[in-house]
Amino acid sequence: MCGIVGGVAERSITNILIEGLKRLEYRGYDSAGVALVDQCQILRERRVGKVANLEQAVNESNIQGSLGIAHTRWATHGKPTENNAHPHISDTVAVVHNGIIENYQELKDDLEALGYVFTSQTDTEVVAHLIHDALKSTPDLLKAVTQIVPQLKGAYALGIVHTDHPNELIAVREGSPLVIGVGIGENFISSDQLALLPVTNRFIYLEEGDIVRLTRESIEIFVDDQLIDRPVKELDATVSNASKGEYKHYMLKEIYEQPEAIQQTISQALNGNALRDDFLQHAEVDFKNIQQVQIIACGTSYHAGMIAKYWFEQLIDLPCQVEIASEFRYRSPVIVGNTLYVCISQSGETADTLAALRDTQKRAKAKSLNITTMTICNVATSSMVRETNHHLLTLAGPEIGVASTKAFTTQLAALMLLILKIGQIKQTMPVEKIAEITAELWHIPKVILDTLQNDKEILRLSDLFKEKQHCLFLGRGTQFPIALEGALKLKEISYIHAEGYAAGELKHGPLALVDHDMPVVILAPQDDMLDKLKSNMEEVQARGGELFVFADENSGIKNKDRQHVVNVPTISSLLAPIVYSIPVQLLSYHVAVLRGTDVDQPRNLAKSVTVE
Ligand code: HGA
Repeated sequence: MCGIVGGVAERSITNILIEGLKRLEYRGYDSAGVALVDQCQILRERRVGKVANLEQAVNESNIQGSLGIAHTRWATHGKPTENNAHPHISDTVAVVHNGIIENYQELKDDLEALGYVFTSQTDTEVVAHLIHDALKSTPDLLKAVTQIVPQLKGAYALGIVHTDHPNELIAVREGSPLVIGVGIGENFISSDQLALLPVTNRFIYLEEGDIVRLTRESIEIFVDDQLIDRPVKELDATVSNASKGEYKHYMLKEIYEQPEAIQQTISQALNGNALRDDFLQHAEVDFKNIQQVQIIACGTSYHAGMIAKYWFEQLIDLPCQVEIASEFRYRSPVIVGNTLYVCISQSGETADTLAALRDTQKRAKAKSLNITTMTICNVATSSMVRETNHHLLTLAGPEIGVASTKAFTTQLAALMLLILKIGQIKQTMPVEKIAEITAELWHIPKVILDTLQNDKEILRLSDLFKEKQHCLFLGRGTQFPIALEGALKLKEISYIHAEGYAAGELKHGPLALVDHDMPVVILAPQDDMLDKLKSNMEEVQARGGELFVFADENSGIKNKDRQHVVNVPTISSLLAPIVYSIPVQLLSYHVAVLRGTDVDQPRNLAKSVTVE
């Protein structure tokens, strides 16, 4: 997964940039590059593969400069080649970019009409040319960048340098992380503070929409052209890769990391709006033969599996069962040949899931049945990865908070990628449908980002939960597992008793619980069942219940007495469960903080459940 490092100093920063890239290697990447400005020239080296390859090239060419940008790339648009590696140059301008420019094709067409020649297949190159073009009407680099940013759709962090501005580094944050490292007579940027720890422990955490001009002596941050102040935070020298950074808790940090985490997870499988040829290539023969799917998981991962069941059956007509591992392993399940057994686990070490996997393999062997096993998890070196035929990693980065957040939403993204792959191989999903869903997947990080804008509103509503003893979550279709997940989150970190129900089950029991005191949380995306869900809301209100509704902005559901509505950006009903995970996570988080619990390490719970 890609990373940015950049700096402006008195001394040469070549080695600082290379060291910074090495410290970002844990994120995963396919190529790396660096550009330095020296005597009105851009000196650039790029290499496919490891940062060590780049380092060797830089040592050989001995490029030096006191202003520069560097990058590790995980290709999203265009193959991992040297030409596609960043930085990208337009004559006098060099750019590094994390993220995706969704409208790059139309920008590219316009720029080509103006005579710009593209040397890469990336979406990023348009940014370099756009800035170059804007500089024809102003000599001010910051102004040129500010002028072109509104044209860019998508999620991005940018680092920009220019040959005629040897003491100026411009940075932009919109949907991909970026932090400023504050030095003495020198300043830096990076997508992760970890990269800059050798040069500083003082950081400014940028916010969405920030545009920054760094010089050796100054840091100016602009929002809507207005200069603003952001605090400088000092980090403990012992800070590690898994630091909380600017956040009060790991859980909150991890909630906010979801746009990036999902982008990384889908980037490994997608090239533009198609699946990469090498994505799960070795599984193709096995996938061709499978007749059904059995998902085995625990806790939050089980909820991800429940959603995947809807997707498998609806999208590619493949029967899918989901079961809690601790039940599956002890109930003598019938193992059926030509079945794909999918284990889902954040750590890849969850004891019950691992035991269920081993048991399944033993039973299949005893009966000489041909089955395929697969792991979806966040740890490449885990036991499950080693012991299954195939695996698909969620590239969420370390998840420290016990309550799973980014591991869950990246599991959902990974499961959708798996379904696309199986649909492609078994020819049960048309190419156009694959393209439609991949386009939607690329859009998800931005929608999550917009959904996170509701944080303050959810904090305000959380106050109404803090004295409660019980809570009900309701949803239909793929929102039913989100209701279960919301209830699980709330109970595990706030210790409020919570239940998740399929809204259609309301009359079959839980309606008896509804009274003045019990909040009822409703998940209401724009889908075929919205009207039925609205009837369920009426049933709750008629019994004096108080509703907290996370609703599609076009659902027509409005605030009224004892009905509090948080608008969620419109998203296809297919991918809505990924997006609706965000408000339930934020709600649980804020309620727990207000109740003063140990959010990251709730009582009695552990992160990686390696015991039964
Ligand atoms: N879209 C750019 C940057 C890739 C990225 O952010 N990867 O995680 C590219 O494909 O070069």
